[in-house]
Amino acid sequence: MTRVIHTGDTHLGYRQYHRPERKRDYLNAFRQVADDAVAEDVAAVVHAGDLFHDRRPTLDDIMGALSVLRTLDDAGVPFLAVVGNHEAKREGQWLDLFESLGLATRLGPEPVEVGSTAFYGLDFVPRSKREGFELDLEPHDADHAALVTHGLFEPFDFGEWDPAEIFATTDIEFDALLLGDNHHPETAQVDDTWVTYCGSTERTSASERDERGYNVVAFDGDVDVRRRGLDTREFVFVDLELGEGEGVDRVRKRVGEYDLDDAVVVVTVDGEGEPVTPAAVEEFALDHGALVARVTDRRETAEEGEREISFADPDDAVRERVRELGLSDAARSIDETVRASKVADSNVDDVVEDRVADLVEDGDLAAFEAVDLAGDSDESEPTDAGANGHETTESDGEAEAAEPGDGAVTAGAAADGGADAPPESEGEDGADGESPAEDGDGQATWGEFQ
Ligand SMILES: [Mn+2]
Repeated sequence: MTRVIHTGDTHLGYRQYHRPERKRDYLNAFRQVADDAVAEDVAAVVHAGDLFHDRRPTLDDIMGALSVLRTLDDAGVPFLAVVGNHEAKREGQWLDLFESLGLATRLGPEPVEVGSTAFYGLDFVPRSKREGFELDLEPHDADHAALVTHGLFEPFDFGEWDPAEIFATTDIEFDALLLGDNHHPETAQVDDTWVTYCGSTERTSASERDERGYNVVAFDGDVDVRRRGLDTREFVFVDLELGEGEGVDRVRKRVGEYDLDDAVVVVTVDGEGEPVTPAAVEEFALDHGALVARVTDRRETAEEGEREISFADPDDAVRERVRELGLSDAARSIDETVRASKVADSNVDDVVEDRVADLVEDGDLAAFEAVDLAGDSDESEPTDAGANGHETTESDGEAEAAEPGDGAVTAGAAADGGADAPPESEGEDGADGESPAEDGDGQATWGEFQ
């Protein structure tokens, strides 16, 4: 029997809401996981990617990670991990540094046997590399096998890759596929394999309402997946439906009914009544001890939509305009990378550079020629990596407060930076960028998603 902790989407270094306290929260959550691993004497901690929020963590973030990894190492608990999309660097990875220090094992095509189970790893695979993708794994002779990877997989929400396609490329039979990327924990069976997301360990977006935690996975004949909760920063969600004549007083009263001490307070106002100025409610919450308060008046956004609605989806409108610009293939690919792909903010420069270098190397100069718009009215969407035109673009900021309850957000609804959060699932990872308006790095990237 092999019992491991399956965790991921730790997002160390994320300064959510621009608060240093929040940055510490992500490290605390990681530390709790490690402490639990030691206390429970599990055989390993298996990390499914996005240990760091950014490919360029600060020295503090790296030291924080090291101190937790040292706790595991001191207790003899191996840390096995893959690289997620948030932290992926072009060549050497942070994980390689930790491995060189003897504090981690980077999982890959060679089995790492822990107890009776062989673990394999697959780093996040960008969309452009999925066509014809094949696993090329070394055989194992353990009783069980598990594959650890990072990405949005079916049959879960926002799934864009069928695990069965990957399983079909290898003779190795997996008992479990241990996943990261979707911050919403969920488990299902695909063929005879248990497929499970462990969820994020701290909320990276107000859409992540459920308790945070990790999985404990036991391989013993069958596979047993159990959830463990974590003690994370309190989030107070107040969803209000105002009646006629009601306004800010009613909102303040409702918010005042909660214990707001050190909490992140997320208020969503809907219904009838008077307009509610977010600042008035936010100030009230902060006066009552909240760490952060965010208010979204959904009626405002709804009204605006009604007034300006000449297109159903703002993203469609943007795409339409971009088409009209007659950009070259290269330019469109860059536009996609900057605006709508899953490339994390801090990676955009490098990814664009790589993409242009590839095109130049290929000698495909036609890719740089502007498109002749005549007779080109039905141009399809770009098909490069990350170029899913329908992926939810989001504000990449933190202005969005809450998702609208049922998660039924249309793509693009969040693109204005104030409407609402993206659907859960890294959709979930909704608010995990920094607000372009506030952080001053001038990088208005929207697409970062997981
Ligand atoms: Mn993530």
